[in-house]
Amino acid sequence: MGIVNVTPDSFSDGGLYAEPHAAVAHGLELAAAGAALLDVGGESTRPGADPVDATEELRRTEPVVRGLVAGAGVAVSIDTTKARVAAAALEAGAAMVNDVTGGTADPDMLRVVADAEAMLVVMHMRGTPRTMTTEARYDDIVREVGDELRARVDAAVAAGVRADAILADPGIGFAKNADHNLALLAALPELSERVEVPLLVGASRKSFLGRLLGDAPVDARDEATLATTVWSFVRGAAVVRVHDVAASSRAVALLDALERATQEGMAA
Ligand code: PMM
Repeated sequence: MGIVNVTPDSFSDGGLYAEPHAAVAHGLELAAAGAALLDVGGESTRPGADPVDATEELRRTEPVVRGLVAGAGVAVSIDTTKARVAAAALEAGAAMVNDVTGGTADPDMLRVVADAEAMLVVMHMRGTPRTMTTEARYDDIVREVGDELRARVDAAVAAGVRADAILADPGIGFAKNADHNLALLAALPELSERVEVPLLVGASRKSFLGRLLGDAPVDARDEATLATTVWSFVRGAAVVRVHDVAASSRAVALLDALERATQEGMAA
């Protein structure tokens, strides 16, 4: 999943693709580089970010969703917590809604996804981007995140979203400190068993990677991101959400070749 942020203030690429034509061009590049999904977002979720109203979010995202649906040849996802924005993107041809609140921020969200028979990503977070850094307290992070995600999956299914159209995401960096993020990445197979739907992992360029590398700035985190891509796929994730699609997709080509060689080795 390639990230297309149409925002002035996202932590890694804020302002780079704030104009629709630049965002569409960027999305087309990511598709050409191997993305199977493009995730269009119009509101930054970085810690402390200011909320954006639905009208502004729609203004930012709708033309980009339309442009990518028309030209990218891959499925388009809308990264939003607002049912109105999700509905407009689905109407414009998006196939998936990626909600960082797991459908909890807007009471209409799950119904909108169900009515459109769209795919849904439920991400784990506590609090809001403004408050989440104070909510990073867990006794057993893997069990708690797993149970809370499972509850979000159940709520989505109860609202009419098809179980086989749902992905769950541990929400790396959302109400989690660096140790929590590492614990979740280390426990992907256990998490997968707990939530019983395919996992999506979004670790791309996040601050815990910078911290592990001795305060590396955002533009020096792509190798570490790639390590999380390889790790996540080897540990059973179905999708990774990344900024640098070209590197991830080259690594995935090699992982696929190694997987085939492993199968053939077992068959011989
Ligand atoms: N991270 C960001 C935004 N949306 N959605 C999902 N499902 N998972 C994530 O980890 C995630 C997300 C953080 O902001 P960015 O768009 O600048 O990477």
